[in-house]
Amino acid sequence: MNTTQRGRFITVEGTEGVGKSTNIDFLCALLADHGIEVVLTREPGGTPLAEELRNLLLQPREETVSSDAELLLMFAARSQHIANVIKPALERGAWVISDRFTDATFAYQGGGRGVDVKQIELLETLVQKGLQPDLTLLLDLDVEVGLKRASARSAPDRFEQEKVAFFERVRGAYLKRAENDPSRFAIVDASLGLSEVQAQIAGAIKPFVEANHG
Ligand code: Z5A
Repeated sequence: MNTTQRGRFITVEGTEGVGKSTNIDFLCALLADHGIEVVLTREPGGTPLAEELRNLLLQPREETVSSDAELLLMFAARSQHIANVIKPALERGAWVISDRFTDATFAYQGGGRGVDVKQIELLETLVQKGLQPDLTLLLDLDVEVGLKRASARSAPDRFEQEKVAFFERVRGAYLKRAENDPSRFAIVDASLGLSEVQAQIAGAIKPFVEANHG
C-alpha cells in the first residue's frame, strides 16, 4: 500500500518587481529547515517546452499578440508544467513552490488584458483538472515602486513594456482574488525592507507547515 502523503503546492504572486525572485530562496530554505523536499519552479516555464513557450511569450515583438493567443500559450505551458513537474512532485510527497501560477492568468490576462474570466475558468478546469495551490503568497506593492525596482534590473520584456494603468488593473485583480479566497491567500506587504518582508513570509509559512507537515 502506498502511504506517501501528497506534497503541498505553494505559489508566489504579485506585480512587477515586488520581490518574488528575491524571497523565493528564503521560502525554500524555511521549508528545507523542516526537512521538507522542495521543488522550485516557475510559470510560464518549468519544463524545456514550457520554457520555450515562455521565451515566445516574453520576447518583445512588432506583431500584435492577440489576447486569446497569449491566454492559450499560457495554458499550453501550464499543461506541460503540471504533467511533467508539478503533479509527479506532489505525488511523491515533495512540496512544490511555483513563482506564479493561474492567479497570474486571472490578474494579467483577465485584469490586465480584459479577457473574460469565464474563458479563463474554462481553461483552468480543462488543464488543471481540480489542481489548485494550497497556499498563495501575494506580495503586494505600489505599482510604480515595483516598476522602478524592476527597471533597475534588465531590459523590459513584452509585459514590462505595458503602461502603469495595465499593472494597476493587474494589482486590483490579484487583490480581488485574495479577498474572495482568504483561506488560501496570505498578503505580504512588499513595500517594507527585506527583513520585514521575510518576517511576514515566515509568519505565514509557520502555521501552514505546522498544519501540513509531520
Ligand atoms: N504572466 C502572465 O501574464 N500570465 C500568467 O499566467 C503567468 C505569467 C504565469 C513573467 O513573469 C511574466 O509573465 C510576468 C507576468 C506574465 N510579467 N512580466 N514582466 P516573471 O515572474 O518571470 O517576471 P516578473 O514579474 O517580471 O518578475 P520579476 O520582475 O523577476 O519580479 P520579482 O521577482 O517580483 O522581483 P525581484 O527580481 O525579486 O526584485 C526586483 C528588484 O527589487 C531587485 O533589484 C531586488 O533586489 C529589489 N527588491 C526586492 N525586495 C526588495 C525590498 N523589500 N526592498 C527594496 N528592494 C527590493
